[in-house]
Amino acid sequence: MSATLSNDAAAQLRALYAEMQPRSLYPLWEVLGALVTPQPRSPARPHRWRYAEAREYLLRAGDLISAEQAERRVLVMENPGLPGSSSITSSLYAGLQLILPGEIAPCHRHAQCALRFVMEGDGAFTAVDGEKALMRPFDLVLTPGWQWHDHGNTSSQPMIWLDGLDLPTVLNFDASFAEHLPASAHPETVPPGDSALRYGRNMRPMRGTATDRRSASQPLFHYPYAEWRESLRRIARDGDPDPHLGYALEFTNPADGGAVMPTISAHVRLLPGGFSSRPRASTDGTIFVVVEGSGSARVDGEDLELQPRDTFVVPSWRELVLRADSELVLFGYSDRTAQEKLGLFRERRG
Ligand code: GTQ
Repeated sequence: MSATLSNDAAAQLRALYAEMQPRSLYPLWEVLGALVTPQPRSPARPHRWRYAEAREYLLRAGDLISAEQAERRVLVMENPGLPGSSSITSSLYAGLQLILPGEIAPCHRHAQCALRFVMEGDGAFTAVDGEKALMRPFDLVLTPGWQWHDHGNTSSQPMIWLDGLDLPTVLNFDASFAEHLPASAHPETVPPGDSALRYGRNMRPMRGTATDRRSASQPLFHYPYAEWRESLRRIARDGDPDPHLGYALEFTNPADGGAVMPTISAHVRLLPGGFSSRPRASTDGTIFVVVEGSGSARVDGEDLELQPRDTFVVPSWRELVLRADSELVLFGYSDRTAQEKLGLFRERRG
């Protein structure tokens, strides 16, 4: 409230507030400035999680609680500016999940959309509606909303991946539903790789045939590192990088050419050694994983030094400058697609 009031009016207003409060009525003019800000003012903070540190704690948890007991054995990467929220940005969640050899994380489904980005290990699986994706380092695997999913590790090494979910978004809408399958694993419905054959080659099963099995809205759920890395490598060989993003490719849903899931966009980018990005800010707070290389992320003038497998977060509307000391490859996800659908997304390129 900016206008100045007489002492008398101010005292009468305070009396009015006190009378209204028991009836759950409040004066907008006291809070309007905080509700309708001229620009985003995210309480989230820029932050980096060192992979080696988090991994130690995760393996210690692995000695103490099984994946089955925990249902999901995950360390939440909570934004230090959002304490108690289990959120890494105001709309998204990130965690590091461990599955040890022989373990199963039991089958469930929920309204929330999830992605997995593999940090280490080779050959554990996520099964989505009974189709296994065999996971290798830096593969992207999706579990779109309301699809059954279980995870298992039949390999001989621990498997760790980053979970990215829209938990805070779904909580915000009060729209969470979840169910457990009575069995811990979904029966195998088709061999691994089946959906990639049917939907991953710019083709799809003829409509109305029994082979059109997967969800029509998002039929693909495995985006292997070997494929996306090769694309980045080849496009970086000739042509110039985008001055703000480097060489950048977004993962898409073949059903509509849009983002991978309704609430989450995901992309990868490559910055050549010695490259410094032009400053850029966007309304989609973004979570990044360092896949290869080293460098730094300067967020509103604060430097985060980057090593392989580190995770870092750049909140909404903070200015980001990326510097690649050696060829830097990043994976990133955000709520950009949700904001675009709502007419909210903006970016500023400096
Ligand atoms: O694998 O389904 O990190 O439901 C958090 C919630 C993972 C999962 C998380 C979940 C999952």
